[in-house]
Amino acid sequence: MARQFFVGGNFKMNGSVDGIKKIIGHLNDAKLDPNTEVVIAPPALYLLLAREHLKPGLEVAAQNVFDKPNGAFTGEISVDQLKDSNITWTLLGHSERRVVLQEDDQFVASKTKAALDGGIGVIFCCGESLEQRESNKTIDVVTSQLKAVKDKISDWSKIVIAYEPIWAIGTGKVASKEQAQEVHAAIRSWLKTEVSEKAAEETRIIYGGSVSENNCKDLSKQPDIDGFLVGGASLKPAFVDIINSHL
Ligand code: G2H
Repeated sequence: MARQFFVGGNFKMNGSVDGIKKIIGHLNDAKLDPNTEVVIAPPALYLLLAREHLKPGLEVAAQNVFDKPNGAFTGEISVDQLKDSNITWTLLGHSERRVVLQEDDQFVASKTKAALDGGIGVIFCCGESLEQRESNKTIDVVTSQLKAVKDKISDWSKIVIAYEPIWAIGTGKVASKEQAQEVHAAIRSWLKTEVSEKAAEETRIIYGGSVSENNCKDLSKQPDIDGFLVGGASLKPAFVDIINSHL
């Protein structure tokens, strides 16, 4: 079965009420590839606004979720609260959270389990630093981030894996199609040996890191690239071109 192309927009800590309404209005009016699954991830404060204005069929993701049920956890958002607000996806493990907020593999895996157990889809981010790439540790880093998840979950049907090399994030320095394809293929082969043939065949592996309207076409043609997680360009009209890159 062919994997459905998947494009996520990670707004990060950007946007305002007016700005987010404008981006959503543009998406609602655009002609989007009907075969591509589209999910946008605004900051938590604007999740409900996004869900209210975005047309049905396009989904909204949180940028993070906590691994405990409702209770005394100041500043956090629960899986139940996302579900209650019709937010069907969450990003987890983005390198900005791993690096800036010191989230380790275990914590990210625990949040992944909580989200999946509660029925929320997870866009699970993984990727290496420049130093790790230069010392040939890329595949080890990515597979150990994935192994922490594998140790906690068994059903991979609601995970999209986003490979995001840290050196390519927000730098304008996109991975070449060969570099990205090589890591995506290694992730798929890891899924085959460590999880199942089914998970290897069906799990979407998307690329993130300086994706733009200029580089998305070539990347989208790679056999193991099933879509994109887009940061900066998801705030611009060019996001529509990226959504439609697989046409
Ligand atoms: C990587 C990506 C989106 P950008 O973080 O997750 O951001 O496209 O700005 O590099």
